[in-house]
This record gives sequence, structure tokens and C-alpha cells, in this order.
Amino acid sequence: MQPSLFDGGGSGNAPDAADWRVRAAWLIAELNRHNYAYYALDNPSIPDADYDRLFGELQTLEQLHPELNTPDSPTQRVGTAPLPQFDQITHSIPMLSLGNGFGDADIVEFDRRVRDGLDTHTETEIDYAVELKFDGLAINLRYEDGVLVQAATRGDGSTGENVTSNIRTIRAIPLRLHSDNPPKVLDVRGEVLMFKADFARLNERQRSAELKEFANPRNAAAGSLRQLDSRITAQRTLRFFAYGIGILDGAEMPPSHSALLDWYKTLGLPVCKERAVVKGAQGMLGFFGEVGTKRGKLPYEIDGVVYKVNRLQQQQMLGFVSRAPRFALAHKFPAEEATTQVLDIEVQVGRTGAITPVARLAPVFVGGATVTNATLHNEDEVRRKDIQIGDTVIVRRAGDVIPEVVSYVAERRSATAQPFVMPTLCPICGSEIVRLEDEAIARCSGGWVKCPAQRKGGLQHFASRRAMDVEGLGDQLIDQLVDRGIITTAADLYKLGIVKLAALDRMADKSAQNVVAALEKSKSTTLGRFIYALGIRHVGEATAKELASHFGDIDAVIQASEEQLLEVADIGPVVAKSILAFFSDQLNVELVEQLRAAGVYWAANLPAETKSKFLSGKTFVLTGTLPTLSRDEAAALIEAAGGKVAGSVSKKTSYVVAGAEAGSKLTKAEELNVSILDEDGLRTLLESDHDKN
Ligand code: D41
Repeated sequence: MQPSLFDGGGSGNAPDAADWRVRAAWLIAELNRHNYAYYALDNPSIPDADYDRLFGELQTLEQLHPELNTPDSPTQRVGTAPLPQFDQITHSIPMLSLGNGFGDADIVEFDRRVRDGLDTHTETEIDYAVELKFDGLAINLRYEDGVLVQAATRGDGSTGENVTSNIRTIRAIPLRLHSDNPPKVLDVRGEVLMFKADFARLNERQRSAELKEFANPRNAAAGSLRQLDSRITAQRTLRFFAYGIGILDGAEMPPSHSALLDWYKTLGLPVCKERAVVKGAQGMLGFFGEVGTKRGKLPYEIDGVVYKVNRLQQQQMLGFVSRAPRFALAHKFPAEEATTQVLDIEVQVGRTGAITPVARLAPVFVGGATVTNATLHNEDEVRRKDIQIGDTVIVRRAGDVIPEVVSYVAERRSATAQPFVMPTLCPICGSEIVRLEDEAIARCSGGWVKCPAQRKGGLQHFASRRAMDVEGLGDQLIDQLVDRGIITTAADLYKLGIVKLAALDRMADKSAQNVVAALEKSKSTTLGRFIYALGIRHVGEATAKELASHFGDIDAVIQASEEQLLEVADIGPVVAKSILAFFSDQLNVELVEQLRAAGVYWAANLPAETKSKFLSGKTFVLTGTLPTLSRDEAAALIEAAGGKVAGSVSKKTSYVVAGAEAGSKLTKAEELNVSILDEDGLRTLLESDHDKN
């Protein structure tokens, strides 16, 4: 611990508190060093509380001695009085734009153009510096004799806005370069952005304060940087990564892009570590593929990668075309967000009766596919986002994730927009829709007996690949069989004959034969698959296997008490209650009987499936309200992956999952240095298991 101004004396390397000038200089150097470690090196060197203490001490010193004020003091990052407007700034060297490419062919073509431009023999591969394309705002930082003197947005490339006061609040940006011999003038170019976690925190604050939320991190970064009152910017955590250069006076230009970034790093400027130098089109495409798989795990959003001819000399030989350098290319991911119109909001009934509001959309191409439906998750989510029928909305489709409605466009809401009303009766079977007190999800109370939607969902699940694996029994076939009243339960499937099947739409004799054969084949299964196929709420594949190996036969599972269920590795109270509830329904017990009578069987005495689940031994504590999951749902997901959910935080807690209005448990977790996850973090953790399989 460093001595503070107030604890009466110095020790170690810290200067004596009595000499306040020296002390202030030491504090500035120390705080700047910690900022650098945190933001540029991604390697924090001091707990936040200690940083705040040193910071407070410096602030006090500066108040007592106003003559101290140094422009590179970290206390200068708190913002200044609002500006009437931003001044225009003309860039000494224009900030160029980047050409775009989308498919592999564009990249091969880029490489060919580069080689043609350089008159290089086809055999010689070009070295390309490859890096991420941040989805933020391009900015120019002017350093004179190592001191940050001005910052301007890119604007139209020739003129931008003077945002110096705002930029000075960004802790990632050094106010003074780390160099004893800095260039006279250096224009650093890079991107200002907001990390996903900081974006989530900002929106949480906006929500609590009943202010409008930002649609995405880019908008949040833009909104924060374009504040005339830099004190507001100071409260938002913005970041910066350097990737280019403008004017350089008083130093030698580094010979390559990679050398430029290495040099920046030594100057204390943050440079993204996801970069490399590769050879030729194959190298560039390899990098693109790698980044694509990592994308969701990065702490910030990117919209592609950027390729740059590495050697400065070659860059200069290539020159420019219409404001874009011929030496660089952005390889973009398909846009993940697009705007479209909500034609209607309907509800969907799932296998467990869960009622999900779904927006019917005017078709829009997003994330590489045409989207006509997007989930609105649940009733509260529709309210919170205030999505109405007729709204223009932003739709997001990231990777394989189901499309969702992000937000509506307020400026385009018409007077005829209609709010969504949650139906009180199931649109499919007319049973009452009920919503339990602490659940986010409303459910149709009809069960599979009354509700064809649940029946269909249950049958689809039963036949699915990881359950009974009935090949050829698709969703549309199941729909027809249920709608025509041919089948009701899974046991009825095994009574289907070729004649009945062949009479259905789009079913030839041959396909009917195949389905019957597939049904026959599916009768030989494992107990784990069979339990999973029953579709018990909260009993996923892993839990089903666990039950199978623990009890060894289905009758023991049916008869198990809550205590006995809790003895199963990794089954917690939520899952246990759900299993009890399932088998307390006589119809479910009868279904099991009928299936066995129809000839479904599994080998007895399965070899113990002992593989422990990936969250075994990990303890979680839930606190606050999560955006889309109820406590029970979150608990069930954790338990299904082998984790335990506990009520209070201790040193033994592995993770605290915190939502809005998290209270003392969160504070306790922070004190004990327990890892904290938000809902996204939890999902990422849970999904990390799939990645391994
Ligand atoms: O990450 C980015 N968004 C990024 C933007 C990047 N990694 N590199 C860039 N390089 C350039 C050149 C080659 C012109 C120096 C850029 C941009 N420009 C850029 N950003 C906005 C307009 C241009």
C-alpha cells in the first residue's frame, strides 16, 4: 500500500507527503501508470478502491495548491463546463475512408489489385497487417511535444469537430505520451468505442433514471462523444484503439504498419492485440475465419476485419482511389442489424406452454438471411422496449442466434401504432393463460392434453435427433398428424401404419415406408434418451442421462421422492420439483406405460455414465432482476449444467449472477473478489460447454 497524504508520513519509494509538489508529481505518474496498465495493457495493476484513494488525494492536493494544475493530471479527466457548440477542425492530412469487401472473391481480387499495382511477380506473396474493424467512431488525436493538445472527429474526412474536452475524459487515452523524446507533432488515428459490459451498465443506469436506452454500443459511444457537456462524457466509460497516423514531425516514420502499432504501444497508446502479419489472400481469409469464431467472445463489437499492406514503401507506391487508400480493405461481416416494420405481434405456444410474443416483420435481409419473425421474449420485454404494432424497429440477427427486436425508432412511430395486449386465453386451445408471480414467462394452462400447440411441440421434441431420433418425422408431418386428429400422444406414433401416412399431403409411399422404418428403429434406445424425450421441464439431455445412470430404470425415477431426486449429482430443488410435478400427473405415467407397451425398450444396466458435468462443483448466487431469465429459469440452466445455486455469497461462491437492482450480494461479491456475471455472461459460460463438444 502506498502512503497517503493524510497518514502522516512516507515510506518506501513514495516521496514524503510534506513535499507536496513532489508528491503530486508522483501521484500523477502513478495514476497514469495504472491507467496505462488497465486500458492499454489490459492488465490492471491496482484495485479500483486504491486507485480512487490516490485519485482523491491528488484532487485534494490540487485544490489546496491551484498553481499545481498540470494538463496531464488524471484529475483533468472529469470534464469541463458545457460548450455552446463544437468548433470545426480541418484535418492537416485528410482522414481517408476504407474500401469494403464481403466475400472471398473480393479479397482475392484485392490481393490481385495490390500485386498489379506493385508490379510484383505472381509468385511473391504480399505481407498484410491484419486487424479488427471496430464499430466505433474514427478520431484524430494531436500530440505536440508528447502532450495531447487536440482531438477531432473524422467528420467528412476533411473537417471534423473539436471534441478535445470529451476525449480528455477517456482514461484509455494518454494525456502525455510515454517518451523522453516525443515527436514535435504526431497525429494518432484510431477508433473510440464502448465495451459491451460498459454499454450494458450504461443502459442499466439509463433505465433506473428513466432515461432512453441506447440501441447499441456504437450509438452509446457516439452519443457520449458528442456531448457538449464533457462532464457527462466523463461518466461514460469509453475506450480507444489506435490504428493509423496522420502528420508526423520530428521522428522517423516506422517502416511498416505493424512497426507503427508496436511503436504506438511503447508510447502508451492502446493498440488492439488481435492483430497479425499474414501472407497473401489465404492469410487474410484465414484471419477472417479465426476472428469470426472469436467474435462473440470479444468484449467489444466489431463489424469485420481490416487488411493493410504492411510495408510503408509499398503503401506509398499504391496510392489512393477516391479518398480510400488502395493499400487497405475492410472485410465486413454481413450487417447484424437492419430496420423494418412490425406488421403484427402474435404469440407462439411452446412445448411447455410458454407463451412467447413474436413480431411479424416486413421481410428484411439481416445477418446473412431474410428475416420475417423476431422474438420479443416475453410480455415484460415488450413493455420495457415499448414495441408496438406498426413501429419501425431495429432487428438484430447475430450468428446463429434467433432474430430479436432491439428497439423501435421513436422518430418514425405513427399515431396509429397499436400497443401489444397479452391474450388471456391460449390462441390455440382457448385455455387460460397463467403467469406465476416470479416468472417472466406466461403459460397456457391447457397442457398437452388440451393444447395442440403443446402436443405438437412435445412430439417434435420426442422425435428430435437427440431424443428418440425418428428420422423423417418432420415438423410439418407432425402438424398434419395432430391437426387431423390421427395422433395425440407419442405412443400413438408407434401405431401409425404405411397406409395412414401415405394418405397425408406430400407423402409418397416410399417416404411413408421410411417413417415407419425410422419409428421401428427408434424403439431401441437408451434410458437417458427416453427420459429426455419425455420433455420434462428443466430436464435437458445431461440431466436425463444423470437420472438414467443414478436410478437405472424408469420406474425408480417415476417413484423417486424429492429427497431421492436431490441425491442425484447436480440436481437442485428447481429441477427436482419439476420432475415430481411431471410424474404426479397420471397421464404422464400412463404415457410411459403405453410407450413401453408399444415396444420402446433400452438396454438394462447401462454402463454408469459418470462423466461429470462442466459446472460440477461450482456454486452460483443469483441477485437482482435479469433482463430475460427468471430466477427459476436461470437456476434451472445452472443446475442442468451441473452447478449448484446457493442463497448467500461466501468465499466458496464461484460466480454471482447479477441483474438490475442487485443489492448487498453484489457488494459482498465485489469485496470477496468473486467473479460477477450478467445474463449475457452466464449464457456465454453455459454455451462455452457446447463449444467443447
Ligand atoms: O477499426 C477500424 N474501424 C479501422 C478503421 C481500422 N482498424 N483501420 C482503419 N484504417 C484506416 C486507414 C487505412 C485509412 C488508415 C480504419 C479507417 N481507416 C477508417 N475508419 C473510418 C474511416 C476510415
